[in-house]
Amino acid sequence: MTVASRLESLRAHMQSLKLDAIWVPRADEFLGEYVPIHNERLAYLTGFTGSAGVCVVTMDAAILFVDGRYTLQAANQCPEPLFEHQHIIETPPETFLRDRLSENQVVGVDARCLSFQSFTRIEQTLGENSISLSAMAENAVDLIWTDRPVASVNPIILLDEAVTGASSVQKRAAMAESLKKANADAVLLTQLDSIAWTLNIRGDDVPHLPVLLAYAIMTREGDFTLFTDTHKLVDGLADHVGPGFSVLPIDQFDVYLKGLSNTCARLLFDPQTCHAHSPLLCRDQGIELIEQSDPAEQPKACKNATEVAGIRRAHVRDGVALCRFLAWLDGEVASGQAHDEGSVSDRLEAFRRELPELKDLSFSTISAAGPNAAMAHYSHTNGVPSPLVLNSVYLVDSGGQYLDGTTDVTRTIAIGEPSDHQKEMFTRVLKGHIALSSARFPRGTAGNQLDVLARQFLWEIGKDYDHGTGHGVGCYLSVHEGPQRIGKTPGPTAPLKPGMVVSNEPGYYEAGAYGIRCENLLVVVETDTPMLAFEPLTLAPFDRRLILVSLLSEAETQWIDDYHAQVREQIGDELQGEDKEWLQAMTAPLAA
Ligand SMILES: [Mn+2]
Repeated sequence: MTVASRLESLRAHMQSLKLDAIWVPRADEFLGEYVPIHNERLAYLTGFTGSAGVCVVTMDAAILFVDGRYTLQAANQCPEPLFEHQHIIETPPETFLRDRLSENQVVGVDARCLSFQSFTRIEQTLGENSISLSAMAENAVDLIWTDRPVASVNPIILLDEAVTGASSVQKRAAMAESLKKANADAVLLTQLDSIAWTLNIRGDDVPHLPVLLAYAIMTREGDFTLFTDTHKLVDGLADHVGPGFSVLPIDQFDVYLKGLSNTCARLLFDPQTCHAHSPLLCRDQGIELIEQSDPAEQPKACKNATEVAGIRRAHVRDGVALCRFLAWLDGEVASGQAHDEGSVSDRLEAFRRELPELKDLSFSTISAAGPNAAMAHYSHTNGVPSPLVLNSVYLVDSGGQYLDGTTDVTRTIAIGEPSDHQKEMFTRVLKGHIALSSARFPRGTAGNQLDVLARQFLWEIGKDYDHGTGHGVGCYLSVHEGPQRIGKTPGPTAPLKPGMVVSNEPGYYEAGAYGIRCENLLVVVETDTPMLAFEPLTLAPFDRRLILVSLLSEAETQWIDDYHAQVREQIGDELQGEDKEWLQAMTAPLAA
């Protein structure tokens, strides 16, 4: 079937469902960053493979809405006149439809693939012109998708308490307390990482995110019902999770919710992360909805001592693989070997894959040479990988998923002899990284209060970077985890608490020329004063060939030397021969 005939089939369903438009988002019913292949509905319908976008299909048009990252890609993959194109920020699909459609017309959507919050907002905007938003009983794309790939049935992985540091019974008891405080009878959990964390299990259903596709209901007593494909169940699961645990097939979830009002009068859910379908269904049964953040979010974010120890082990391992790669890359450049973004990225992955503990990469590696590194979401797999050219900088942002932790690290590497300007900008970015890493702050401080520390040396000369400074990271879970973040966004953001893991990744980008980023993961720790502080988790040297020592204060030089000494201490013994010599040279004191 061609894309044109897919659109025609969808329109046939629109006609029989008496809809004037159908809204197809990229997200699936679990609303995660990564979508398993059998749920890539937007790509199936339109051919557009970007990570964010919406297609609105009317009887006479198909309008694709994407953000600035994907304007070119969308135009190439979805040519006119079959498609119209709109910028999703400048012209949101709901305002577009409000103005394009007429009164009393109806827009159909699968309410499983929109957050409750988005559904409410779209409904409101369309309502301004008396247009209604209708939740379709079935996903219209699924109805036309004849050769849809089957979902994975990989078995559930049971995580030992030696890794998690707390039993599911303990975690559920703590979450039950927050339900009681909110006077809720039960919570609806749809965040896949929350479900996996609560039960001390992992799965292999989503690329880069070790979770299983599931929904869950937990009562205020901590009793937990998991809805998933029962083919994934393994022996020992019930004992592993402990008392008060049951499993039902995921296709019985709606039936279960229809009977839920017998035992639940007040249901808590997170309107930002939960899809609209299930809470709406519950509201139709007379259940009162309580909108509150996911009760697993805070305890999941604050890693316990066992988890932090595991995350540190994962970083030692990951640091060894990264250093072997960096040593190899320097050797290849020195001997004049030709390489491109793809060949070096593959080599880095191969070094990580030599580790028996590696389960997956934690995201698709960003391997960017020269001007490509100035594009925030560059992927060498979207076109022809560019060659590494002499006398430039190369940026590599990558990470691994290990049973005991998740890593995410960016290093900017000198290829030959970069310009003095590039060295100055690298040094300014690094100074910001050091300032944030060295911060001491009182309890209650949120990431947006610290963000300026990382940007100050760029602001000083009228420069900045157009992305956040840091995001939370899970423990063998999502590489992007809330609620904490470090960024410019004003207003209340989540306070940084002991045990939270955040990235520290300031950068600098010159369009058409080059890009720089220095990223370590940090863990929030208590100090012997009332202040909190960060400790670096990532173990890999910063490229000393890019550092202008004259721009560093004595304290900054000391910070680098101390950090490099720590890298040497922790991973030096794991490296051999030339790799070890490379590490010694790269981590030698700057002052010397
Ligand atoms: Mn990151």
